[in-house]
Amino acid sequence: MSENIKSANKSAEKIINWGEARGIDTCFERALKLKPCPIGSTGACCDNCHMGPCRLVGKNAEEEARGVCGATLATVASRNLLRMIAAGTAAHSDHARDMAFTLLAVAEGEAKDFRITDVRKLYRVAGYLDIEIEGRPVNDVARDVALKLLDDFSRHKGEINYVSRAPRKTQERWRKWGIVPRGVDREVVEALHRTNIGVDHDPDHILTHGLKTAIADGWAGSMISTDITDILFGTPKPIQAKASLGIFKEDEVNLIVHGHEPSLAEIIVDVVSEQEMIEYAKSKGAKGINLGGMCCTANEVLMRNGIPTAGGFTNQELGIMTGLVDAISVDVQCIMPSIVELSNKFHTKVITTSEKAMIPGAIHIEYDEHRAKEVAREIVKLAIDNFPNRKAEGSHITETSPLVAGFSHEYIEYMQGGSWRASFRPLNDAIMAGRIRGVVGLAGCDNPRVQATGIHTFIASELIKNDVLVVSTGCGSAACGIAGYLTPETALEIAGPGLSEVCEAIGIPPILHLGSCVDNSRILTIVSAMAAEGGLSEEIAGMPAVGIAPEWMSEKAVAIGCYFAASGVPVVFGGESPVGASEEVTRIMTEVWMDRFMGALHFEPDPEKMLSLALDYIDGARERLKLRKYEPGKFGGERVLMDMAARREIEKSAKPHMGIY
Ligand code: SF4
Ligand code: MSK
Repeated sequence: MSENIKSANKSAEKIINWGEARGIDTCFERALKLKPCPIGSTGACCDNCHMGPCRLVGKNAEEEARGVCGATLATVASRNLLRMIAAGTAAHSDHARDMAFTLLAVAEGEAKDFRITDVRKLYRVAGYLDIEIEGRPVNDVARDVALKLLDDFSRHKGEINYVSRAPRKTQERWRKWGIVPRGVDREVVEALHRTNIGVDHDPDHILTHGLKTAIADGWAGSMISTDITDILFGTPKPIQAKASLGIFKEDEVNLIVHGHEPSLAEIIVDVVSEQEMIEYAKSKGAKGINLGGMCCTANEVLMRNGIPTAGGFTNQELGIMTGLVDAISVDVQCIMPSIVELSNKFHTKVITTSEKAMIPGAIHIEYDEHRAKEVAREIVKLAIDNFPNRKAEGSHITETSPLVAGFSHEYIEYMQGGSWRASFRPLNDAIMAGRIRGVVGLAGCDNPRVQATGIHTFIASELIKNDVLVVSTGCGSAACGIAGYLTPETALEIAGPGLSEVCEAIGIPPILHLGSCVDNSRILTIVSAMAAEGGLSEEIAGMPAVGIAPEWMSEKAVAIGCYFAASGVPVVFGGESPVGASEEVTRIMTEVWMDRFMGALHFEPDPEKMLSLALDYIDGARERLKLRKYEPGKFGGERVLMDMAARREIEKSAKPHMGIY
């Protein structure tokens, strides 16, 4: 990777250079000008009280440095990490809470613009929650589902509902170490309480609560959000679309939906096809209305409606710099406030829509699910009215990449056997035979502090070359899509022989786009289903599976990494460790978590080392499971001999949980 290239995406790089030549600042220049604080970035700074901030630095900081209150470096670093996990969990889960309230409003007939699209998924979720469905009106079931899931946020005692969806052995590990969450809000509040001055000072104890909080994110907040979004808007299935900053059209009104929440965006998808709106756009000189997405709201409407994506986090300013965006409607999370100032240099209108998120200088049109269409029409009209104000100025891009997205876990199950024989058997068999070496969840943000999207695409291409099936989410998916890796044809050219054979047989790309950041919960469901299917590990721990977030930047990514680690998946993050100052905290996240949960959280800035760490974990898991030794192109290669006891173990583990995921 060339050092002076800021984005691996050629269109992005072209716009960055165009802006630089005109003195237009983006996150790329700001990242160069603003070096990270070397103390805070490694977790050695505490500002939890006003006796500080205390910087725990020096030669023997781990042993000798103390804050004014006497806190050690390990205490400070672990508290910092717990606060990141809590913030990430809060973000995903507050999004999920709003989804649950929307489902409740729909069930009670108060949100007339929505309907329950996927009744089958509603019944499946009702099944997880022991809610009766026989002979009951759909809306009654939906109300009970919404109320029961809302309990997961406010419960003080007991266990979150979806713990039962994890393999039994995974649950046992969690109970043994006391990390089954009670309720999302309780764990997040307790995280803030524990990290307050003078409360919890034991790094291991602090980080154990970090895992409990993270499980509340993955197995409650995020999973609830995924389920309800599927119920309301449909469970995704493969769909073709386009990706890149070239999706904007010169002769149409271009409107972007950006952020994370799908509800308003889904209604905007409907409204832009209304004849009245199209006629209105024509009356302003446009040929039509072109809707595009950005970040995870993009992933939501891409997965279900094929709306094209302009890319991930680092593309948001660049989209405006095309000069073609008439309006950008933002909800919550990962929205750079800089887009408002930047939009003043062009003609773009920035519209904030969440009651939780405003940006000075933006137009605020507040979303309310009770009058969703009215709000959506106001936003679309505003974009149309702004079309005649376009200036010639802008860095226009025309190239786009085709992609296939929409791989829900339900579809992955279906594609392996059709309606009647849907299962994870073929995937497990392919892993056992060595055709597929293992599975990697490639997630997380793109980041201007590295060559944006370049590490994602490097890791993704190397993994598939090595016969590793990649399931991707969030901005990592956008990076792969723009690079052209999300088509069966393009990616099969670079996939290894075993993976290529499997993908060709099923007709899928070797990188499966699973959705948005909250849809990392789909990966938990997939690995649980693989455990239930039998022949590999009977719990999530020990699977030849790894999580990688090569360019992460958001606290949400830390929460995701920790719920994977707690569930038994080793995780490799790119970049320097946010707690790297403390060897003790690093040891807990790697060795201690590996002993207890067979998961770990590593931080590794070197992409080659990230890759080899992941492959080592996969090969180590294969060896422990006594699977065929992976050798490229040799699927019937040397088989690791198994004794009778090992065989019996595998047979015993076959399908212990079928039908519950
Ligand atoms: Fe310093 Fe302790 Fe206050 Fe943190 S809590 S700022 S280490 S005095
Ligand atoms: S949007 S959290 S930059 S993946 Fe989900 Fe992308 Fe990271 Fe936001």
